[in-house]
Amino acid sequence: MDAISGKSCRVGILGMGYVGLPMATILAKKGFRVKGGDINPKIVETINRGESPINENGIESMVSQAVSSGNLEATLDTDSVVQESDVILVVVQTPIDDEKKPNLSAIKSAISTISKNLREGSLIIIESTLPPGATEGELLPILEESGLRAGHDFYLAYSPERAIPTKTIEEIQKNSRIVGGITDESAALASALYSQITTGELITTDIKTAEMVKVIENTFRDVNIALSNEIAMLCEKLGVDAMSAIEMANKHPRVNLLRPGTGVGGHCIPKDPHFLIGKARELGVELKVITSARQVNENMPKHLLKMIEKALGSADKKISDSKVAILGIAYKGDTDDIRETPSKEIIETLARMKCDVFSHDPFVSQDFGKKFSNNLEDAARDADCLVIVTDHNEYKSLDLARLSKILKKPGVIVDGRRIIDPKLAAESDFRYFGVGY
Ligand code: SAJ
Repeated sequence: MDAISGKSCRVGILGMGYVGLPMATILAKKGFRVKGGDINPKIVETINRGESPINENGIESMVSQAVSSGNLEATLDTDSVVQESDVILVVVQTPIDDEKKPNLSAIKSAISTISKNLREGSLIIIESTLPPGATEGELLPILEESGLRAGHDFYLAYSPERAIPTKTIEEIQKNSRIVGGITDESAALASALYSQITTGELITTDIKTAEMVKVIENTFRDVNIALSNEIAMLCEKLGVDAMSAIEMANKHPRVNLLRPGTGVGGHCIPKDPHFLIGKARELGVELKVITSARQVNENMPKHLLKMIEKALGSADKKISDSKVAILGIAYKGDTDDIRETPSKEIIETLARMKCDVFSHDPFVSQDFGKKFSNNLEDAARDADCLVIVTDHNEYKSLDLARLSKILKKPGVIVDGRRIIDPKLAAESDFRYFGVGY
């Protein structure tokens, strides 16, 4: 415990990605010597140059300071990270495969590296999102192949990350955390480390409960968004503005509905409910609400495609002989992350329908092999329809009068994120269609 409070302990982090790298820079800034291990040479080289391989508010200066202070070094030699560290954090991705089953290969590889080099007295903290029971059921046996016993010869804890991309640095330092320990001592030691970097409340529990809490949090968001999406689809038929109705319902002191949209992307929310669905199936429990919510959200890109067809139809046009400008490739506003982005299905389906699809995104520099530009007017010029897929801030203040001049007449806009005021659209002679409108 003294080594932690005295910051003399060496911290190793396996996985220098969207969470591992911010974590490493914060620990380094607080005075810990941190060695970050990754399997990607580009990531390691970039960090050791004092630069950030990821886009995150404040991360560039954090990496530069951490590396120049000598408190952060990155390496491909993950064995050395374990050999030289007293505390090892595991922050690698835990994706699902095409059958929606957990793919724990990356974390099992990281755990094997730890097991091969494990020293008595080490504290191992797993942060990656896992199906409930996976730490003790699948990872602990690998660690104990070292001949050392968890809770006796080394400490083992599980503490999931809750920070939201674009605010990761800020939130790691203020969010409360759940800290599960294989023993109370393991939980206490892990809490001692986190108390050095966050002002948030630290709640200790057992490992399986901590794993479950994380998946519950993200499943809550997915189900909430699915409810909003279902309400939006009904409102479109009902002639009620779903956004107004949701905003008014949220005035209720105990109602907090999220926003309807074009679908749920990212590397967490679409994935984590499947950890619960899969575990429940193993245990003979059917999760009807969670499964249906996933289906509703996975269907939203198809709903948006139907809206595009209807919007073009209002101008007697068809998708196959139109140019459609897609605004937004990233999975959510003001990020360059395209993992599980709803726009992929929308763009590829439009292309298959022989549509002249042209995408724009201010943050992303890649497309899906279709026409793309970081210049909005390139995408909008002579377009038959403007489709907002991602809620980038830039799109909330579009120059509608200008765009109305460069689009083909009649101007048609499909607002998949409900960030354009329908009245302002109408003032610029746009025919406005919106999710839930
Ligand atoms: N979305 C909606 N309507 C909403 C909110 C989001 O359609 O009202 C969509 C977004 O457009 C996006 C997807 O859902 O496509 C997910 O976005 P998100 O804001 O819910 O959260 P993520 O994917 O950025 O999730 C991250 C995760 N944290 C980390 O990766 C470390 C997740 O574990 C967190 O719970 C979440 O942030 C958070 O809100 O903190």
